[in-house]
Amino acid sequence: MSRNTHAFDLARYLDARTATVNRALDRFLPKAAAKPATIHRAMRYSLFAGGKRMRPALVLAAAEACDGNVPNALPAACAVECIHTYSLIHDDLPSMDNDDFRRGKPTSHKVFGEGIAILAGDALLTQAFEILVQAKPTARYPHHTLVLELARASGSLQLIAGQVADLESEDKATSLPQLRYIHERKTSALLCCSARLGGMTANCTPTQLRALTSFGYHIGLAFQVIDDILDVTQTSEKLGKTAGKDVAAQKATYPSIVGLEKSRKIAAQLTAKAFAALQPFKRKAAALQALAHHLLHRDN
Ligand code: GRG
Repeated sequence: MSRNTHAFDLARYLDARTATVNRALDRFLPKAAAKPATIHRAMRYSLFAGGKRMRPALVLAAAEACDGNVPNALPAACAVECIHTYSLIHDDLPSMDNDDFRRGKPTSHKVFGEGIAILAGDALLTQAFEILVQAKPTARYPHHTLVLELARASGSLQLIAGQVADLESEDKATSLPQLRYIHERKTSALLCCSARLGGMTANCTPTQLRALTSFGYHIGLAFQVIDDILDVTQTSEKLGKTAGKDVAAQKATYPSIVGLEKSRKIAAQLTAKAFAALQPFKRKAAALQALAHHLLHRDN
């Protein structure tokens, strides 16, 4: 990987960006006491439970790679985090993955009950679009283009399609192409959308948008392969969610189909493709490169 990656202080960058995103989310969301307080407390509970904020960081870093700025990219960064958090709340429900633990805390339905958890997810999904339309449109990317981008990534052909295919694959033999189909939609779609939205808020050129698309797609897939690996190599404490769930549910994962070593190799190959896509940005890609490197080597 490039020498720039190691010179870039990603920990400092992520701390600063996370603090900025958290302040913006706090401003964008209704106050916890706003009536009915239960729903606003539930939305905030999951949103501020301590996620890694990788998708917002990707939005901001992509914008910066295209000479954009953080304030203009913040609504998109907060919108993708709202979509992501909604998907986690719903994924943890008893009717889906039935998980008690997320982001190191009891899941939404454990704290607020199933009805409120469903509604908190619904409200965050809707909130995402209300936040996104507060972005400043650019010459190439009017509001409807931004909305379409996020709606498509979250809709029944992408995020939801991944979840449906995942549910339907339980207890069935799954091939590698089928697993890739799930990962492309369940995970890569929103990471790819994050990179693209970042570029759009910076009025990126079509060449830059293509580069961000390839970058986001490949790190999105690498992210999920690593997630599969961590499920079998890390503890629940480290992950902040229940480890070993894929094995317990006999879910198809990269390690279960090709083994751990080959899975690590595939994640590295995908990350190398993501790196290659950044070529048009030259030195402006330092944050994106550091993020890709970090995602490949993360341990939670
Ligand atoms: C719409 C219900 C519904 C689901 C869509 C996104 C999704 C499919 C399900 C969520 C659970 C899951 C395993 C998703 C795959 C993507 C992934 C690894 C999410 C975890 O992302 P992190 O590690 O989480 O960035 P934090 O908590 O750090 O933000």
